[in-house]
Amino acid sequence: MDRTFLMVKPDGVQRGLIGEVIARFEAKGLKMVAGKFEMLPEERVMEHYAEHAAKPFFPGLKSYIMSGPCFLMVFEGKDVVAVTRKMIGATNPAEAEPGTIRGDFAMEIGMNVIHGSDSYETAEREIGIHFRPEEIISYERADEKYLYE
Ligand code: DAT
Ligand code: MG
Repeated sequence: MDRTFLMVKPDGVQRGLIGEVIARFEAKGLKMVAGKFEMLPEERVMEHYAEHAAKPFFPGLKSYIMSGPCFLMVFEGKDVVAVTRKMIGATNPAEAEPGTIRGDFAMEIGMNVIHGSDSYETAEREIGIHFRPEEIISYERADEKYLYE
């Protein structure tokens, strides 16, 4: 089954949005197969955001992402990367559609509540950075026969 890496960022945690974010993915029919609450260590932030390390916004991004605990997750489901990116909305919350997480819950690009992998290649890489294989649990959700034809 397709997998992605999702993370409620420090603003989402501080604003009490962990449950709201998880509820949206759960209600959609996506399955959480791993989850943990932690402060991201600097090495993992550097690895996770390697593609942005040279950009002018990186110092701000790094201090924001390390400013408080995050909630890290792996979700499974059909087309999970495309589905979750759509549910998350545009990177800049000012441009994100209503009904999306960023469109409904955030104001500015520097604090946009949630991270989601943008491809299966990225997802595999990010899952590998943040989770050990034994932290990911495969199981059947009771409602799967009413979610998939
Ligand atoms: P996304 O999180 O939608 O995948 P991204 O990978 O391009 O977006 O950027 C990662 C994060 O970096 C993004 O969630 C917020 C921050 N960011 C991106 N572009 C930025 C910019 N121009 N100014 C400030 N922060 C930015
Ligand atoms: Mg990205």
